[in-house]
Amino acid sequence: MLRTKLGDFELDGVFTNGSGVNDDSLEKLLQIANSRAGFITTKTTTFHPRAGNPGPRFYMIGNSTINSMGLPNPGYQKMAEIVKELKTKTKKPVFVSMSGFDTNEAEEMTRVLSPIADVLELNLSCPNLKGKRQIIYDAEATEEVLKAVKKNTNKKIAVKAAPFLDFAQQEEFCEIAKKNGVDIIVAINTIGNAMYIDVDREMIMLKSKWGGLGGEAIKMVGWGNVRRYYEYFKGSVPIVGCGGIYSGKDAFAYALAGASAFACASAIYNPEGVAVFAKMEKELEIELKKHNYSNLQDAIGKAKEF
Ligand code: RRO
Repeated sequence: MLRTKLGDFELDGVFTNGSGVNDDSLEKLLQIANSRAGFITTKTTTFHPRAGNPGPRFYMIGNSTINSMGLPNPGYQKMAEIVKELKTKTKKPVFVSMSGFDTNEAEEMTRVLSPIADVLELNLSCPNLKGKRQIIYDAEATEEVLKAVKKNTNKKIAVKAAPFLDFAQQEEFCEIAKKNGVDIIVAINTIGNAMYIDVDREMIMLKSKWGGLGGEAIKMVGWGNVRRYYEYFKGSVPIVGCGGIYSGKDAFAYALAGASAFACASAIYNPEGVAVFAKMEKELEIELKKHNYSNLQDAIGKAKEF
């Protein structure tokens, strides 16, 4: 059994579900609670309930995914009720993922969700909101949201970060995160602006045409982004690695890059479902032993350099 730490949180289990494409019901969150996940992450919630984009809106292609879900969720008030109920049934920390479309929404959602969340996770990186920029790619907007949230909570805050394909842009975000007291970084979200074309049918397979690419296809961008956070913050800001984690070996690579815990979104859509956490934990234990680490902590950030 593996344990880890994310700041003050001592976790029994090193995986979480990540803010997946549909972790928005009590039933689904309870499945995570009853698995070997060390903490639980809700589907990102918004001020108003949303049906999301029309389908088809999710595909698994090999070990990669594409989605254009469009943030379907029951809205923050219903999500608050779900999390309250969830917390009567589990002791695992709950990361409540939220996305306000303006500062007023962010402030109000923070006031309501903060008392019941262990960590407020700000999703600044949904790639599927038509006509809306991903907040994290806009430094001013990012700072504005962080200030609005910080002012209304005494809980730890995490940011779900988009993949940065430009290192200077990532470092600009790091500066803002440092200045505004971001406690945990979850990286990376899907890579937006992707498309899936079925050549035989000559067809764009998502109804919304573009979507977020996840899973195996983005793993190396995930490693690169995690490593840059690790180096920038010199290990002082814990990182949850996310993007293409299907095995203990994948998680081990994220640990070597600098991650202290691991979020899986795509992996739990395989037939084995949440049992994948126990399987990956065993594999990670084997991997750690094989490389002579007596615990996960000792492996974090240890990727050697040429
Ligand atoms: O619901 C979505 O379309 C979605 C979200 Br909120 C997100 O953060 N990442 C993603 O790939 N899809």
